[in-house]
Amino acid sequence: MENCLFCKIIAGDIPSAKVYEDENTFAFRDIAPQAPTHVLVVPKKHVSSVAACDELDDQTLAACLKACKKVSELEGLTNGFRVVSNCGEDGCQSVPHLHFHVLGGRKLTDSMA
Ligand code: DGP
Repeated sequence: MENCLFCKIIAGDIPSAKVYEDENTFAFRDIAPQAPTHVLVVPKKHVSSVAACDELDDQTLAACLKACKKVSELEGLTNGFRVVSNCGEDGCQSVPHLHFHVLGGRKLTDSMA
């Protein structure tokens, strides 16, 4: 999608530190990491957020979660990790392309909100 930051990253028009890629997903390091591992998993097809996930085919949606698991393995997060997807204004989403934060590498805080 034109003018979407993450679409430009997926296309390689904006550089990123790629961690994983498959047919349906792309994963790269967050520019402002909040944990030793902080990777963003995105579907290659543009949808704005979880609120629009019914615009994605089920295979791609499932591929996003499987990519999160793959990233956890590649990053050696054997002691656990967290997957977060911020949605909309109250969810503090800042980039309107569906993405899953994969966070780990240390004991994370109890707080979810
Ligand atoms: P969210 O606030 O949930 O929409 O998360 C968006 C994340 O995207 C945020 O943690 C910072 C990250 N981010 C923003 N711009 C860039 C960028 O140009 N490159 C990379 N790698 N990450 C970015």
